This record gives sequence, structure tokens and C-alpha cells, in this order.
Amino acid sequence: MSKDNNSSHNEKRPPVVTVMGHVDHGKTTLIDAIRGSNITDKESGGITQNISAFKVNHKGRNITFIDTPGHELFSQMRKNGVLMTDLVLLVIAVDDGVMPQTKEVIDIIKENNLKTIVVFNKIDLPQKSNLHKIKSDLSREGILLEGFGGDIVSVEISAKNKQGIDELLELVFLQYDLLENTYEPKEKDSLVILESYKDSYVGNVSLCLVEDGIVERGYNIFSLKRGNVGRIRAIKNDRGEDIQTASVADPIYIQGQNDFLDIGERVIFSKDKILRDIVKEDTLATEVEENLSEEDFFNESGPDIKKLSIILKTDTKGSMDAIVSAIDQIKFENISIDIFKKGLGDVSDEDINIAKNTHSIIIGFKIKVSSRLKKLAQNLHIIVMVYDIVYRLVDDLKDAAESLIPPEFIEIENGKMEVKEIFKLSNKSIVSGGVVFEGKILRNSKCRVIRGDEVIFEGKISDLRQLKNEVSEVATGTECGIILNPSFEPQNKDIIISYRVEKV
Ligand SMILES: Nc1nc2c(ncn2[C@@H]2O[C@H](COP(=O)(O)OP(=O)(O)OP(=O)(O)O)[C@@H](O)[C@H]2O)c(=O)[nH]1
Ligand SMILES: [Mg+2]
Repeated sequence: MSKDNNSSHNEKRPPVVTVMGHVDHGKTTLIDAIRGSNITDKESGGITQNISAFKVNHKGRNITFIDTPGHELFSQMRKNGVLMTDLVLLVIAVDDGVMPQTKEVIDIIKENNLKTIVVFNKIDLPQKSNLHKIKSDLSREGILLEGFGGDIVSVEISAKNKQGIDELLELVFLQYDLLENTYEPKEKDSLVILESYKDSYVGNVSLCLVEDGIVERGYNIFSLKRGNVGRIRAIKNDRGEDIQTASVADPIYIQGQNDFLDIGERVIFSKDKILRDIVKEDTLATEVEENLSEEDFFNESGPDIKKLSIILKTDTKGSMDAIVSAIDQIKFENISIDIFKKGLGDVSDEDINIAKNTHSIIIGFKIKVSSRLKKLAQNLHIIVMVYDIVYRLVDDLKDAAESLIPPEFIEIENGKMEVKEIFKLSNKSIVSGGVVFEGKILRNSKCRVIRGDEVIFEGKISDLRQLKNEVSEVATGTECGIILNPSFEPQNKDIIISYRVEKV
């Protein structure tokens, strides 16, 4: 079926604007200021950990904003944030300046040749005086602002005080209107998938932007990879309200598809159930639920490798990707963290079963474990750890992996004594008398006796005396008597070395 296209495509679609930058520079606060919302209050750990999209109307024109996380672990999500983007707002807090993820975003901007507005945020702070320096730092990164040898525009705002927001929105339209016509009508009506997850009640859900056409509830969707993936049972807008239709650039959540839609995937939608002329791309769908066979799993690592086996359950595909790539970067010699199974959604009976059979621990991110399964896991001694802040999860996994490293021990000498005389006590104890010539001799320490080049005894100093008194240590230059355990009789000129063993 060819697309029924009567609408004029000469006009532009609403701009899609992605807000990006280093962690805590104020991206979500900016979106809150624009929308009059307070998303930031609800974020676990005060950081954004998922991609989200919002539709805003300013003076009669719509804009779609995409919020991205700034934490370093979410690189892939940042890349996903620009799938359909016309303009990037590069948010830089004036009290922090150009930081690692600012640079990472600059790379994404350059790679995708994206038009950018630099948004200097937090100008309510005294560090506003850093602006000149930050601008020249940006030049070094290839972001040449107006007045700094380039034509990239910037704006100064305080998201917190809602200062400069109107000016920013005007600038967005101004810059967008300068762009060539971005609205290229597609041959077929389509959606771009920004994020996907599994909801325990409604099944597969995807956050997407309408790329072209008007999508309606009840329409069929077609993956280029897998063909028909079912009907759209419900469409929700960015406020979670049910809607019947959505048009180009609208951010929506679709439900009801019977297959998982991958991030970045373009799906076609149509009233028709069959689209004969859809060309399947020659790629395989990403597997969301993935198990290694037990046999493969246990054969994978060598005998000297200690393994921490995990079952990973997360809320969304985006967070799964972020966590898997963070786990890939945890490296300790001879330790491997193996993901035996990964999947989206709450912990299931099957997860517990697999954990039991493979001696895995279950790691969850923003998912639930029912009290029944918690109890079952407890009875089976299966560790289940659920997090809602990604870096805590990764830190704990690092610690768990590190705890598998066998500790190394080294010997440290306390001191040495040369034997000069042997006494035998009435209780048959043998006392080696002599002078400490290096360090200290410690009672109860480990010791060895050396004759020439040979070690002739290994044991402990069970008794240490100075004159007739029992003492705990004897220092260099002092005479003392040592009783060894097990009992042993050295000869004159033997050396007794007192030492300790420490963990490194
Ligand atoms: N003083 C001041 N503080 C701000 C401003 N904008 C944001 N903040 C504060 O900066 C902190 C981080 O703000 P967020 O909006 O969560 O930052 P973000 O860039 O979305 O953070 P991530 O999404 O985790 O990367 C919060 O404590 C905000 O209250 C501002 O204009 N002025
Ligand atoms: Mg945020």
C-alpha cells in the first residue's frame, strides 16, 4: 500500500529539541521550568536515569523536548536522545563549566552535525563570572560561539528561578526556522522508538516519536526486522493520559505490541493488517531476554577464574544497556562477572529457579520482587539485590567481584636474635638465650630458626623473657630468652627470626 498523502509537507513539523549536558547541570530543572512540572522532585538519587520526552506549546507552536541523563553511565541513552533531533540544548552550569559529559555531548553534536544552542544555566550563582572562561573552554572543544569566532548562539538562564526561559524558547524557534526543511515525508507512516520496557500489567510499552503521519489507536505496527508486531491497544501522551491519535513529532507511549521494539528502531504503522511491500532489514532483533545454556556457562571460564554469576532484571531496555556496559568495564584479574540471564520486568519464579541452579545472585534495577518471591529466595539462600540508583548497583557489584579476589599475604620481619646460650628449665622447657641485633622480637609471633643458609625450624615464640620477667617484646641490643613452640633446641650462633604475616 502506498501512503495516502494529501497533506502538504512544505510546512515544518514541530521542532524536536534534545536537552543534554553534564550531570546536575540543570537539564531536568530546565524542562520543569518550561513545562511548569516538578519531575526533579521525584527522581531517585536526584539524577535522571531514563530518557523522556515532552510536548510543550509556546505561543501557539508546539515543541517536543527530550530530556537525557547526564550521569557518565548513560552514554548510550544520550546517543539515543538524538535519534530524531533538530536542535540540541547544550546545558552548562556556570559553577561547573565544561565537564567530561559536556565533551561527550559535543562529540555527539559533531558526529550528527546537529544545530546547537548553548544554555548557560545557574546564572543566579556568583560563579556567573566564569562565563568568559567557559566560553573560551568551549572554543577549545570546537564549539565556537558568537563573539568567539563562530556563529553558535547561547543564552543565559536560571532554570531554578525561571529566568531567561522565554528568551530561550524564542531562540529555539529562531534557530529552528533557520534550518532547511527538516520534514522529509517518509514513504510510510512511521514511529521512532526512544525507549522500551515491559509493564507487568500491560506488557510491551515503547516511548516513541511520531516520525510521519497520524497514528491512531488500533493501528497495526510493523517492524522492519520482524514484520507485523501487533496492534496498538493504547496510546498515552507525556502526561500519562489516554489519547486516540498523535501526529508528527508527538512523544507518545504505545502499548499492546506483541513483540519488543528495540531502541532506535523505526516502525511503520498502518490501518491495514498486512503490508506486503515492507522490506525487512537484514538484521536480527536484539534479544531482550537472554539465557546462556548452563553447559556453555560453566565451560566459559578457565579453572583459575573466579566467577560472580548474576541474573540482571531492569525496568527498561535503556537502563539494561547502561548497566550491561558498566558491568563490562568492571575488570579484576581472574574474576569474571557473568550475566547468566538478563531481562526486563519484575523478578519471576523462573529467575529464582535459574538462580538456584546456576548459583547466581539476582540484581534488579527499578523492578519489584513480590514478598512471596522474596521469601522463596530467602529460603533457598539466593541473594536478591534491588536498586533504584544505577551507580550504587554498579559500585556494589564491583565490591562483590572484588571480594572474590583471594587476599595475598606477605611476611614482614619483626627482628632477629643470635643464640649465645641454651638453658633447660626444670619443666624441661628449652630457653635460647642471646642478644637481639635487629628490630624487635615479639612474644607469640611466628618465627623460624636459621643455621647457615638453612631454615631448620618453623614455629612460634611461645615465651619471651628479659632476665626472669616475661615480656611482650625485646628491642635491639637487649639480651633475652626465647622458648619455642613446638619445643626445639637450637645451637649457638643460630639466628631466630621473629616475623608477622600481613594481608596486602
Ligand atoms: N542555583 C541553581 N541551581 C540549579 C539551577 N538549575 C538546577 N539547579 C540545581 O541543580 C541540581 C541538579 O539539577 P537537575 O535539573 O536535576 O540536573 P540534571 O542536569 O537534570 O541532572 P542529570 O539529569 O542527573 O544529569 C538540582 O539541585 C537543582 O535544583 C539554577 O538555575 N540555579
Ligand atoms: Mg536530569
